[in-house]
Amino acid sequence: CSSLLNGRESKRNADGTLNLPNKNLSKMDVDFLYHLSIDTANFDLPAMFGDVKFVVMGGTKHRMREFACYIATILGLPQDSKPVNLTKASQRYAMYKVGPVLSVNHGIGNPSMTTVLQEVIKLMYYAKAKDPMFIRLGTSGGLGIPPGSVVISTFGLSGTLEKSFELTVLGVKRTWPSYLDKRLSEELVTAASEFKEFKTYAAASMGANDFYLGQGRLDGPLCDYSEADKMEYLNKLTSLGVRNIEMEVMAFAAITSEAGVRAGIACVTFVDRLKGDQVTIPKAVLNEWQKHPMFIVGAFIKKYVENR
Ligand code: R2B
Ligand code: URA
Repeated sequence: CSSLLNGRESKRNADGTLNLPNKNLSKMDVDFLYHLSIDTANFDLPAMFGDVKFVVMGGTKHRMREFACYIATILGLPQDSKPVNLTKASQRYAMYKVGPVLSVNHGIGNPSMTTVLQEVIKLMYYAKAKDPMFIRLGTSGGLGIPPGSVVISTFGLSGTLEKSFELTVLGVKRTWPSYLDKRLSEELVTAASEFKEFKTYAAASMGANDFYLGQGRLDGPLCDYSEADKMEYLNKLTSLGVRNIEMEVMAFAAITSEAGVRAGIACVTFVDRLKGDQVTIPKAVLNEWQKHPMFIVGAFIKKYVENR
């Protein structure tokens, strides 16, 4: 696996601000964070974002707006009836700030997620935010656990069962470890213990690059393997301790860790993949289940803020 530490003693400065490994950044007069529609010349980033402690990311704009409203309620912060999308001009993503929390959507899959993740990491760097934590609130398919349960990821396992994120850079395949912050995942598990209406598991997550073939589904437009092949693979994942399959864990774990930010992932499961492929639960129920990781992350943030 590669490391981008590049002789840096630490991935963070003594005051908790980020010490990013790309030396080119300090030579740039202006940095345009294109997909956020924010730049370092026209925005006072330390004033706008310097107090951010938690960057919470999830697939859809709707979910992240809902989380922004939810966190405002539980932190007792004034609620805008209409939270402001700070990256509306980008037309790509949505980003809301509520006190120390930035709630950002990332779309589906690694390329969409890494694009906004890397720009938000730079945003935290330019804002001089101190020790920001990154948490993904996701959805997933479960393996042998009741739908509606939450999986707090301990690490990511690729489709080829490697604990590393692979990316081709300048024509060369490179890999980075896909571990998440142990302390943060333990803290999320502790926060989950107050919610008895659903189960929470701390386990490995498989990060797929596709929803259908990449997750061993039989119901996509393409499929050239049998049900027995699918079950052999899913049972193998289960025997390795994997409890859910989603589409961003590999890159999320690798990039946050290389950038020196603590990161965790809490995903609800919408289907037990050992029993089927289709997500058949009514949308209203899925919308309720989608709140389970929000409850956990909200409780974690509330406790953290109250103890400061
Ligand atoms: C889970 O759900 C999405 C696909 O439906 C994807 O973003 C993921 O990781
Ligand atoms: N998201 C996924 O990536 N897979 C599922 O099975 C459900 C949600």
